Parts: sequence; C-alpha cells; structure tokens
Amino acid sequence: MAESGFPERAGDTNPAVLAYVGLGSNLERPQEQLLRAFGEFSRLPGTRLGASSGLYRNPPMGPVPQPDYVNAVAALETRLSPLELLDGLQAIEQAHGRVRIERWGPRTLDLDLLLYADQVIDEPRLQVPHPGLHERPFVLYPLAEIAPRLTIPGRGPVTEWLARCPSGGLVRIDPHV
Ligand code: PH2
Ligand code: MG
Ligand code: MG
Repeated sequence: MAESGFPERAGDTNPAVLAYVGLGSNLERPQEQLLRAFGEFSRLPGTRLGASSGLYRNPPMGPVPQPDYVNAVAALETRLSPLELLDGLQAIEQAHGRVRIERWGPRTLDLDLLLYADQVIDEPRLQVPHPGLHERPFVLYPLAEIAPRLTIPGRGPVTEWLARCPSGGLVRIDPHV
C-alpha cells in the first residue's frame, strides 16, 4: 500500500492481534463496495482477512433522510498498531471515493474500527470499543454472526447486548463465502 503513503514495512514486527471492522455503504452499489473492501483488507501491511459476515440491508439510522444501508462486519488478523490500522482503513475509504460532507450523511464506504484485541482506547482520533457498537443492530447482528462468544471489553458478552437489541429492519441479503 505504498501508494497510499503507508510505510512499506509497517506492522512487520508486532504480534498479530484480532481486530473487528464494521463496514457500511449506501451509495454507488453498496453491496459491491463492501465485497471489494473485504478483498482490500488483506492488502494492508501485516493484515489478513479472517471471518466476514453476511451483508445486511437496513434502514438509515439518524436524522438525515438517505438511502438504505448495507452493513457487515469483518475480522482482521493484523500486526498493525491501532492507529496504523485506522490509517489503512481510512485509505481504503478514500480509494472508494469517500467524501466527508455531513455527519450521519450518506457514504460510499464507511469502515469503523470496532474492536482491537481486548484493548480499550480513548484518544481524539480513535475510541475502541467503538462508542455505538453495543446498541446498533447493524453492527451487533453481523458481529455476533462471526464472533458469538466475543466479550466486548468493558461492556460484556456480545450475546447479552444482542438479546436487548431489536433487529431494526435488518435483512440478510447475501450469504457469500
Ligand atoms: N452509518 C451512519 C449513519 N446511519 N445507518 C445505518 N443503517 N448503517 C450505517 O452504517 C449508518 C447509518 C453514519 O456512519
Ligand atoms: Mg459508522
Ligand atoms: Mg466511520
């Protein structure tokens, strides 16, 4: 990923950890945006795609009227640090033509770093676990699909949050492998 300004050897030396990424799109063929992104994670230095969830179509959350979203979650094995991984995810968003126009607004590709190993991170650029993760159906359902025994650091088992979370119009659209 040298063309994105990434240090060529970033992540060569750290031990591999498991990180979870939430994907979302509601512009320009959302399903294709997500399937392409699944392929691109493994091109980040020191990073491999592990499990990936199915794709879930669901209504937009928040105050802005906009098209339905397609959401999913991916597990990555990575040697990148949390901020290196965030940089890599943002480079992928950029490559998908992501333009930051308005908060909560429509987007070609949104990649949110949900979890990084069992770490709790509270920095200006990065909060992990992702602040909304435990109450958003479009994150919880795909996350529990690929990691049913996961405990969210500081918050408890993913299944307990899932049991309290109405599915909010989620429709699983593609059991791709
Ligand atoms: N992302 C938003 C705003 N609203 N709604 C759904 N269903 N899925 C999203 O990923 C989403 C949203 C801004 O990040
Ligand atoms: Mg988001
Ligand atoms: Mg985001």
